Amino acid sequence: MSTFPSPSRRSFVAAGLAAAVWGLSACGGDESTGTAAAGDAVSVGFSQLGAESGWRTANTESVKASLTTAKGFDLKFVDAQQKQENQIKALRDFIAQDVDVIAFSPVIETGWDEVLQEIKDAGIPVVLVDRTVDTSVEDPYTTWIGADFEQEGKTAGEWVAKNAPDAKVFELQGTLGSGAQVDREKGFNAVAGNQVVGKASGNFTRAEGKTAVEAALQTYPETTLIFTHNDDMGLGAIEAVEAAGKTPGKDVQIVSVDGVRDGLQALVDGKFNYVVECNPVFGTQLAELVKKVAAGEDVPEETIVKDEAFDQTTTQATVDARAY
Ligand code: GZL
Repeated sequence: MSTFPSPSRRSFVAAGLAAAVWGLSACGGDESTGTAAAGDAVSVGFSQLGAESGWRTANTESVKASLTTAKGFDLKFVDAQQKQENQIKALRDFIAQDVDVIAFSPVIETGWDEVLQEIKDAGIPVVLVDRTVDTSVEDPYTTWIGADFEQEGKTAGEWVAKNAPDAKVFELQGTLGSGAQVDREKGFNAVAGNQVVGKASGNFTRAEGKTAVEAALQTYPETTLIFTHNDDMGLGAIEAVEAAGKTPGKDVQIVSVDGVRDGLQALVDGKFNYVVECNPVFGTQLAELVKKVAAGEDVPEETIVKDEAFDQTTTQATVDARAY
């Protein structure tokens, strides 16, 4: 099994050979390979993993705003409600519809070998979006666009090690086995793992994050800081901490990832202490990649979406101006 993209591989490598193959078949359009003739709308099957968080909602809005009919796309968008079986069904439907390009954000890293091979056998190029895959299929996709999850975890860990070196940390993890969970855990624990007293998953949702933290405060009463893999679970954590009669941001500090408006509002309100951004608004870049892949043009093997970080000096004006 190989994880794609491999965390160490951050080069922008043009997929020359793949482009050469697509170039030959894309010029006049070729039904058998699903490539689009110049001038036709590019048909794109997009399997979105769900609507579990503010981040995902913003990402979906960005994708739909960029892959429009007016911009030359025929977008077939399917929401999987965070169920892998729904994504696999959608991917197979896209094969049956012989779309020009398939794009998807895999809910977890594994379990895609069969359908990725079917897509490859159908000659339909894949653009991997946001999450990563761990598969034995050779060259499973043409290009990937997303954030550096391991760096996000590392940035959060560095803040904790520097600003709360004696904190007892509970790690509130995203969907277990998802690329975001695996790599944020890896990055954080590389720099602050010695401070972690316990871990549990809140599946990237506010409700499950609250439930996980209610249990954690019973199991690990010494907890003084929560590192949450996304803002939504962190907002649930705030509710649990307050229900326990403690003050979030003070008795129990909270370090989060995403940087959606509600997360930055919690920062301004003093209930979050630090937020590492994971920017979901990359629909324009995705649209450009999809057009190039459909036309058989060179594309970078991966595109890393820029992130920044926010501390409690963040102003209300910054929050109000937030695009998502
Ligand atoms: C990160 C994305 C994660 C977000 C969560 O790129 O996959 O999934 O951090 C979302 O909010 O659920």
